[in-house]
Amino acid sequence: MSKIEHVETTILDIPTIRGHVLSMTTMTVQSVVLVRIRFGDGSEGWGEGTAIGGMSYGPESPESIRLAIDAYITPAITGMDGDDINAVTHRVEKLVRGNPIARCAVETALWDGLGRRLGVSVAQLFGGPVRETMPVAWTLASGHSETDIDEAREMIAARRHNIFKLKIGKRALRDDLAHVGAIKSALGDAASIRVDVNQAWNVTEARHGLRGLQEIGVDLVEQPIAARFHKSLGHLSDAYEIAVMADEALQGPEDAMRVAAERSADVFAVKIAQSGGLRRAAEVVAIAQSAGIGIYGGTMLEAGIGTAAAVQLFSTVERLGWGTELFGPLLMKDEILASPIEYRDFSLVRPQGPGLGVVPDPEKIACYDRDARRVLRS
Ligand code: MUC
Ligand code: MG
Repeated sequence: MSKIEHVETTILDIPTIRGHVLSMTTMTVQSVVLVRIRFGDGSEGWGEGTAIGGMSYGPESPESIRLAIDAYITPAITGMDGDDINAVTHRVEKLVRGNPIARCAVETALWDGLGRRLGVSVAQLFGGPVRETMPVAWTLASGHSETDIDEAREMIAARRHNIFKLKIGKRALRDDLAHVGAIKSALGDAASIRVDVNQAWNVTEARHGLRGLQEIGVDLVEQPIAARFHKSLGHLSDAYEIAVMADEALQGPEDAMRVAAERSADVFAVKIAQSGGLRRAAEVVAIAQSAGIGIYGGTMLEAGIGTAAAVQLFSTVERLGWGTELFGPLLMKDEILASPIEYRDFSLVRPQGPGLGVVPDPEKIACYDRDARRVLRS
């Protein structure tokens, strides 16, 4: 028995290395909710819940994640046995509807705690890793074609990334296609180019958009239309050869089942946070694999803890055909882990050691802690 004694949440505000321009907002800071669970036997576990661009990407924000945990999840699970992760998550699922990022943050801390107590990695708890490295994409989103091209060339030369995701949907379709075309012709076959529209197009724009992207030689288009338009997404993937990926449409296995049954997408962006935790993300993976749908290891641009959790899970996935985009820590100006996740040879390396294989650096937490900074300023 490892009683859940104390659950602590902290919001960190970490500046990004440059403005990250998405169809809905431009990020200059990433706000990360860290969860630390202390157990009765003296062990602890860490989790992370991170949203994108405040509330512009989805219904959860850093503040709502923290509130859901502090006001609802913590009182519901305090005193329960942290070794019984299924019992704890079922209780949370019953008492807290929605809020998948908050639920994921807490569940991650439970897996980390259990792994540390048993002396095994979270990957081991999910059946064991089948790979120690995995391909990792980078997102080009400076807002300027020339800057993006320079950035991509630097990444290729440093052998850090050769898969690039371009964030489009903010500008007029014609301008976006010119932007993507410029990047593709500058990089040629040295890179795989994919785009993410973050739901910005209507169905007519999407038809023109997919035709244009396909002609340019883009490999994949992510969530071109609103998440709720499953059928139209399916028509788009039937009408063009370019791979169509569902992202915002997937909030866990229930959505995955529907998208798979309707064959609305060729690829799933599987996100541990959006799925509502590692266990539910593993179920999304299982649905995709049994339906012959491709898998991409997606991110909510988490810092090191959330990224390590996703890496542990994706290391257990048999067919990870589209690689991952687990580059979140590299988008932030500072690293919060005591020893950073390693990126090399266009891949990232699964952190070794028990649990998530990573631990946060207490000095970095103190440095970016929103509340501590507020106290300092007043
Ligand atoms: C998204 O919509 O996929 C992932 C990479 C990135 O730059 O933004 C995220 C969110
Ligand atoms: Mg996306």
